[in-house]
Amino acid sequence: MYTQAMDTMGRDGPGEGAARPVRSVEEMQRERHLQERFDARIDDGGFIEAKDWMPENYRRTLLRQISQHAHSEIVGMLPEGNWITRAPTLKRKAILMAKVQDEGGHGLYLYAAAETLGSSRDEMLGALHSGRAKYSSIFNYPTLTWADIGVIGWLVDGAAIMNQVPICRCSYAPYARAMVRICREESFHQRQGYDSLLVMMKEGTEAQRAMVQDAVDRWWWPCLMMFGPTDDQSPNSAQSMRWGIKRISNDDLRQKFVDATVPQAEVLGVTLPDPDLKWNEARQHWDFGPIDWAEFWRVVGGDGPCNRERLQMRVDAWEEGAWVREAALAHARKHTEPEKVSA
Ligand code: BYC
Repeated sequence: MYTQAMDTMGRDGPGEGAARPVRSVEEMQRERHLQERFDARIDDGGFIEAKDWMPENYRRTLLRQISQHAHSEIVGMLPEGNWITRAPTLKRKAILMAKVQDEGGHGLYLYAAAETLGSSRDEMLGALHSGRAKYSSIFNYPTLTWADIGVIGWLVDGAAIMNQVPICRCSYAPYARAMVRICREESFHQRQGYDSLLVMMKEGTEAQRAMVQDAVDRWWWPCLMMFGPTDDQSPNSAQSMRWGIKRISNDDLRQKFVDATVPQAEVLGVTLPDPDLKWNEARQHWDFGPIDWAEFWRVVGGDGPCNRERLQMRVDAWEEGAWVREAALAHARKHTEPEKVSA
């Protein structure tokens, strides 16, 4: 009977008995073997499936990144959703509605991928709605004019694709699979934004061209911030690169984005708002000016232009949608419970 005390080891509160349970030699050997198999698969560029053994920190890092990514998708619906009723033509309205719906779908694939790591949808949404979870800084900026919608497609989705294509090769297979589908849809999002801006710039009025330039001026720098802090200030990068969760670093992706975007801006006829933007022959890359990291951390910390409004809209949508969830659950129950036959 004294062995019953062993059951509480590691589960007591701080203080007495709070140490981790002692593991047997066999358990330690088994864990070492699993760790070696995991490391070998990562080193080989292989994939980890949901049912495979994984180190606890790998699971937690993925859960953090995938849930933040899912939150970004559903919060990202809000600034664009703002313009559905004000789209200038039926064609643009239909495109925008499809795009916003796609983003809801991306959130769904990503929450489903995160659930394979042992968290529930309710837990993740609880973290978002209470302000504990992060989502992309970019969605805390306002959409002031119709040109912002085109610029979100061109620059925000353009930056998102640049970051997300390497995630299609992420070592965690459920995340990589979700990203393949998301990237296909994102490339349509980017194209429709560019097309909308091209029409305004080439066939529009002087006022429309000025509206596009103003939107580019406001979104350019926040888009460069989307890739996260510089590599030397990024606490998660080294381990995430080692695990094959991240394949390309924050700074390298940011540079790739700038290099790809400058020629597109020339075709559009807009000026990117950076006096330091210059082709560097020796580096074979575009040099760009310093990013305002104080602004980035302010926005990430909850004090951006629209953080409070975005979070409030999410919470309101959740509360006002309670009856839909209840009705869906009641419907599901009706179809799973055996029918009661009256005597
Ligand atoms: N905003 O060590 P680091 C979309 C945080 S969806 C807010 O470099 P990591 C779209 C970071 O979380 C776009 N927070 O982190 C949707 C970390 O904090 P914690 C979203 C940021 O994870 C709808 C801390 O700063 N894309 O485009 O190695 C419509 C230190 O950073 C940001 C994804 O989520 C930021 N911008 O790298 C249209 C892609 N940057 O968690 C478009 C998947 C950094 O330690 N995510 N932080 O407290 C990733 O690739 C990586 O998580 C990141 C950051 C590159 C974003």
